[in-house]
Amino acid sequence: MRTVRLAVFADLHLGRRKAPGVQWAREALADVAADADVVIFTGDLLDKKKATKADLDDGIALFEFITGELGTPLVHVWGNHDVGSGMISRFPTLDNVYRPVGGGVEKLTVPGVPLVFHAVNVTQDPDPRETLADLPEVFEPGHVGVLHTEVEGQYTNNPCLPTTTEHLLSRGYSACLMGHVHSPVVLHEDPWVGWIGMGQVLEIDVPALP
Ligand SMILES: [Mn+2]
Repeated sequence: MRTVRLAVFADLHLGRRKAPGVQWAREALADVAADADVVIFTGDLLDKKKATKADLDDGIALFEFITGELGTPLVHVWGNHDVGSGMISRFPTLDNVYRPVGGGVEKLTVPGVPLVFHAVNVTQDPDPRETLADLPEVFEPGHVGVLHTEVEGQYTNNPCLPTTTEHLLSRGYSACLMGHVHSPVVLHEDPWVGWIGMGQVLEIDVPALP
């Protein structure tokens, strides 16, 4: 079966002193980019309490590094910290960077990549909306969820697009890649459903669309 290789990272929290930082992200992604078809970032680029204009500029430069120097398209969503930072509106549209534009479930496709991404932005902090109930159910391989969510609240007290593992699995996706919880947690192995965690890069092969 044809597969697509994704390199996924999450919760960078630029500005937070103990976060891994933009240089970590550049080096970690450079190590895996040659084999990756798409880079995915699952939200919280900026820390809501600590991020400054310089961190915003670093985040923009990181995305340009991924699409430019590394030559890989980037799919991402905004997290609750990005909303809390107040700087999303200052983030430019960038070539080869794909993200939802509104607050609902959106389908994203990347030219030349045989996948459909079902992606949702966090739009408020906290974000108790039941939006993930609207994730479409599919009956073929090649669909991937890109989410910033808590899932049943076991791992965090911050309400953020609540859903359940059962609901995510019922959608039929080949993977659900999540941000918000800062430790790597795998809720389900195959298909993969989990949080990437801060300071981690997950390399995952997912089956392509038929
Ligand atoms: Mn976070």
